Amino acid sequence: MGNEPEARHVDDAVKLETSGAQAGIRVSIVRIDSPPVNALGRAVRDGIVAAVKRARDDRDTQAIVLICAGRTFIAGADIREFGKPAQGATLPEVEAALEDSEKPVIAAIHGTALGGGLEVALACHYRVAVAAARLGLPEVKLGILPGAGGTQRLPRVVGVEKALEMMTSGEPISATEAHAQGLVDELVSGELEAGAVAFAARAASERWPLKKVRDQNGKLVAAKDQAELFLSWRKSVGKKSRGQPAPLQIVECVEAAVHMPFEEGLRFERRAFTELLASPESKAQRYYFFAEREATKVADVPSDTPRRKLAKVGVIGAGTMGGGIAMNFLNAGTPVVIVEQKQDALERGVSVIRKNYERTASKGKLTQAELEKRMALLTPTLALEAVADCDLVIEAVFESMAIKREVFGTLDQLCKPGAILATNTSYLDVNELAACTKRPADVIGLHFFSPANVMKLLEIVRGSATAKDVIATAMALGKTIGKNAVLVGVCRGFVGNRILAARRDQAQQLISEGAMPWDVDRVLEDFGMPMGPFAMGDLAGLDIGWDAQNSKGESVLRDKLCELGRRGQKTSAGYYTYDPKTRERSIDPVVEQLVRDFAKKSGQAERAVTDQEILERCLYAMVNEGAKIVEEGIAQRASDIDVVWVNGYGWPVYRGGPMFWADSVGLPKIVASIEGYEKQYGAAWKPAALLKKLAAEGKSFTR
Ligand code: HSC
Ligand code: NAD
Repeated sequence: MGNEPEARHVDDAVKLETSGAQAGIRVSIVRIDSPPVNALGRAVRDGIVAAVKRARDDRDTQAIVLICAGRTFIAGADIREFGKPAQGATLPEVEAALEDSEKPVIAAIHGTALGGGLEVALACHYRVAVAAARLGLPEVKLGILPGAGGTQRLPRVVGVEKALEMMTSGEPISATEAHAQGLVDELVSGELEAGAVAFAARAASERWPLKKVRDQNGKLVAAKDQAELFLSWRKSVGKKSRGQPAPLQIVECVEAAVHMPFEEGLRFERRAFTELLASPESKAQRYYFFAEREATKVADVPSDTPRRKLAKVGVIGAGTMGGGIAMNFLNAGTPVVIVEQKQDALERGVSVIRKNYERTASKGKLTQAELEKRMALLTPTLALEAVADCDLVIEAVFESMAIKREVFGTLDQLCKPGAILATNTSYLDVNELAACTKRPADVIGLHFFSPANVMKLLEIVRGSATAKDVIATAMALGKTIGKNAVLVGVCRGFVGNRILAARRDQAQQLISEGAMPWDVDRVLEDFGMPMGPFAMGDLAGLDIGWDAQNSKGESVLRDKLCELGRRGQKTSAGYYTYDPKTRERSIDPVVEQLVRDFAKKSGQAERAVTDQEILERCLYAMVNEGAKIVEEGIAQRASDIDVVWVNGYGWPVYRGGPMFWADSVGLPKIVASIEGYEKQYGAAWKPAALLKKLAAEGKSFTR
């Protein structure tokens, strides 16, 4: 490179610089600098248009590089601007400025090129990227579709099938894969800017064609006569996306790309985008996007709170949870000591971990070398003393206060000063466990969900004495191991399981009044839950917490089912009967009779229960419990409850979460129903004070 870079500010968000001459070629750099993620807000859009115009007008400039400062390339449209009046240059105008340039424009990609970011890159003539970059069109996760040409340009570059896969899943691909697919023209191994400038200089000096994706139809031709291709995509996408319009609309748009001229396809896409943007599903999903990010913030623990080092982790108990918890850390490259009481339990636990990794490897998602590397980070032992030098110890032993108290007492003796002592308890009092130690400030709950290596939710339970740096460390840990962490307070069942219990009580009550378990499950599954409460009970095992010695089969339906050997899916029978091979469930007349017998015994007159009543009673009970949780300060904010339920229990994201959903129903309506139930059923339905207050003031939980 020759001369000193000369910066000309077009706008605060976008700068135009000159790289100096390379082999006699002068390259202008359009640098977007709009933290945190260079989203395409108005200033960025206007800035790009102005900078590109100046570079095009500049007689000396022969090529243009579009690059971003900070941690990432453009991460998409600015989601906060959606639904507000359009201002400044539109995204299509930005793209036209790039695509119509008579000087080659090269997008230089690092971090993530997502959504509108990738669409902008697709409007450039060439794309170069560092190998660690990722590229994708994740709009579907916001209930929309790529609305700035993505559905029309991507299939022209990567082909119809790959484009559909990327856009209907919303998952990004690696730069390496993008390179193999032709989406990236060159992988830059050294410094990105220098590589991009060199590429641009070559493009200009060798007079490469100004490639416009809009004109490349080769990959569409193959799909022209394949009506069945789109039929089968519609079928599979429709099945997976129950209740969500966006994935199907994406298929429509890609089909339009195949059959319509480019400009007409763009108009088709625009109509679909506009429609989806106004849909309740997209509103819920956009709300949820910010709710997840809000959940990472703790009011009295600022983001600059010092964190403790977590270089080595101990896990006590190698059962269902301990093994999964350990895998999270092994995946992140952190050494783990796992402790059991008996050799056979230890061996079983370790072999489950290995089998899980082997399954991933067999799908080609993990190399054998990586598998062995992760296993080598694991130290299985029967000696609890081995956790003495761990920075964090997570207890995942049986759910018994007596056993956990003993474990915490011993850990207090053994562990080095400053170590964080955590419990994975589902229900027990974290403060009581903290009180078994001389360091309650170092004690916290880390409530993982099963399977712990898969489920995204992590409830972080703050005890009354938990230190702020311990909370900050735990919240940051969530990010390191790829979890959505939500801070909760101490109460029975914390946020998720406490609300689950409120719903379970209603489900049980409903089947004592004339509804059948499959009615309740069907209504909740039609609403969008992956599984109703009875099917969920069968999956978990009806004998969890069942005491065979003190079984109350005479009065408790679940105990009766257990006594009959109907313990859920694992015995091929529970509330339902299961095909042992396919696990398909079917209604069993034996259970139907049992339900009727129990209902009779409960003394309630059998009556027809409508689907609407099932839905309201199950969901309003959840909302009421959620309101109490916010009122008591167990959750920091109502939207945190939504994050817990979407991530931990499969609440359909396109309905935002129970608290967002309540707002969309209308709080006065919910209060009126709850008051009606209170009259009928008594104190269990007492409306939460916060719910009544918000309804009376015309306010809502989440808006
Ligand atoms: C889109 O692009 C639609 C297009 O097709 C255009 C259609 C236009 C049609 C026009 C017609 C005329 N906007 O996640 P983090 C904030 S839709 C606003 O913690 P990370 C985020 O809230 C978009 N804000 O960081 C947070 O703020 P806080 C498609 C955004 O490093 C901060 O940035 N793109 C934002 O873990 C940090 O975020 C996507 O869906 C955005 N687009 O992950 C990508 N993106 O600090 C969404 C982030 O105040 N973004 N923020 O809490 C992501 O997936 C992640 O943020 C990254 C970074 C992977 C980029
Ligand atoms: P589990 O029975 O599968 O495993 C517990 C393991 O701890 C057993 O292998 C046992 O041998 C071992 N153990 C018991 N006492 C020990 C000791 N003193 N030292 C070392 N090892 C000891 O139970 P689980 O399902 O993994 O549950 C563990 C904890 O996680 C419980 O507190 C439970 O409430 C909680 N939890 C469970 C789930 C779930 O779905 N299973 C979900 C979230 C939280």
